[in-house]
Amino acid sequence: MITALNIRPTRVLIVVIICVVLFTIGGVLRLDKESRYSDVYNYYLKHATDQYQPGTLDTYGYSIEPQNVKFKFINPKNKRGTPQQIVEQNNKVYEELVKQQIHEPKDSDLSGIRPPTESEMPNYDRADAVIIALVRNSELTKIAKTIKKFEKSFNSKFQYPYMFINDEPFSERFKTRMDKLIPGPKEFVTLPPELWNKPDSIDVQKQTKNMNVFHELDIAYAKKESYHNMCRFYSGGIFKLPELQKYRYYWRIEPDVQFNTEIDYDVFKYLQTTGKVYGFTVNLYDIEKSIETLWPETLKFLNKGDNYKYVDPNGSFQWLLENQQHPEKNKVTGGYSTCHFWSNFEIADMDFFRGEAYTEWFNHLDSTGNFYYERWGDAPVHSVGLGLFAPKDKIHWFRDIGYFHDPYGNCPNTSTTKICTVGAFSRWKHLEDQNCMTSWIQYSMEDPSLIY
Ligand SMILES: Nc1nc2c(ncn2[C@@H]2O[C@H](COP(=O)(O)OP(=O)(O)O)[C@@H](O)[C@H]2O)c(=O)[nH]1
Ligand SMILES: *[C@@H]1O[C@H](CO)[C@@H](O)[C@H](O)[C@H]1NC(C)=O
Ligand SMILES: *[C@@H]1O[C@H](CO)[C@@H](O)[C@H](O)[C@H]1NC(C)=O
Ligand SMILES: [Mg+2]
Repeated sequence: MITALNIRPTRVLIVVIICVVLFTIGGVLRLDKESRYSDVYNYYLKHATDQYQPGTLDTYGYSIEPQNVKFKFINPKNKRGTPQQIVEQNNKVYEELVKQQIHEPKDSDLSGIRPPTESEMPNYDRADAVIIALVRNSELTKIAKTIKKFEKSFNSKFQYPYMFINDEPFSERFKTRMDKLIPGPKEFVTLPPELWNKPDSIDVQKQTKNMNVFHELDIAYAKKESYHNMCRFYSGGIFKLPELQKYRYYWRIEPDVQFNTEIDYDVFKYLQTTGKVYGFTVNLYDIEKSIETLWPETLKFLNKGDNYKYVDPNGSFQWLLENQQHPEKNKVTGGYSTCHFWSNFEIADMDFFRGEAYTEWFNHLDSTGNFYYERWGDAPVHSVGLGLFAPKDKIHWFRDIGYFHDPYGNCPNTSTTKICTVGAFSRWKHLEDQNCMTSWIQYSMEDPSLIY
């Protein structure tokens, strides 16, 4: 009190002036910072996000700024242990969850999307959807096996159309057999060469040299050009297929797979009403060498121009970056866990894959030629795209669909599960370490009790 009374007016004035100056400088700096980040702010305002703050790399594991897009694994669950211990911990979490009895999704009202009765069937108002299978004539027996199971489990109840796709014309034998198996509509499509064949820009010498290197490394299908064509086609070309333009959703099936549960609601309408863009059943690691530059090329793309804007702040980043179960993989891939949705089963909204983010990114990937110089699979490509450009709550694990493609599957505890062993990820114990599901469950999945 006494000292305050002693303050002379000139000192007060000086203090006030200093305050005003500091305040002004602070304001200018703040404005400067705001304008630096303004388009970032606008982007996130537009997307109504409440999470993003500049400089969140260490806290949240991502930084999304113009020409400064970075991701970092932050070990959100604070897990500790050797890779082997992590495998064991993760498998425990997975098995515990999958062995719990589950029913149907409860984040959507299924009563309006039940199978039509026989008399309603002719007028059933289907979603804008199709069942697709890329398949060779020589795989007739195997695709027939798939279709029998698929019809029993799902499609006889809804009769969605099929589209069979091939790089060669389908044989009469193939078509006749499908006619006998499938009561509903079907289409047989021969691919235009420009959607299947390798582009002229591929350096054949480099391709041959790399194929041999990959073959020496024992990478499956390394020397099979058609396999590379298939992966590139499923990664991007398929979304441009003229015959598919009339559809929005597809369910992809493959020769020789099993469906082990009864599906009694229209999964396409489920996706549509929930706004989800992708559904999967199996989630696993990949051969790191086959996608050595996929992640670095992706970061290169994201850091070009204003491409940062494509990244969804609610993406599945930690799942993409997990590095505890197979740290050796992240070292080869420059950070990508190699976790991916197994694309031999997918139920997808093509609007996502036809959208600007995915399309621009795919075009960049394609321009590298690495679908041929490496052996990029369509599964990791779809998955990295989804992990970056779709919010994680729009990606759905169809826990209730029993599915098996040798040697992995999804075998839930439902009242209709048949043949598979509940909770088993693989029919081989030694392949358990290939399971990525726990990363998904812990880092990306919605609260499981809300969905099933
Ligand atoms: N028409 C056609 N389909 C192919 C070709 N290569 C692979 N496919 C299909 O692409 C899908 C994936 O191939 P697949 O051999 O099952 O590969 P994997 O599951 O990775 O071992 C399957 O539906 C195959 O029928 C091909 O050269 N021509
Ligand atoms: C991101 O996810 C959180 C939690 O699920 C949610 O509250 C938020 O609204 C989401 N943001 C966007 C942009 O969807
Ligand atoms: C499936 O769930 C039921 C009910 O919770 C449980 O009793 C049963 O043991 C589970 N089955 C398996 C194989 O875990
Ligand atoms: Mg297959």
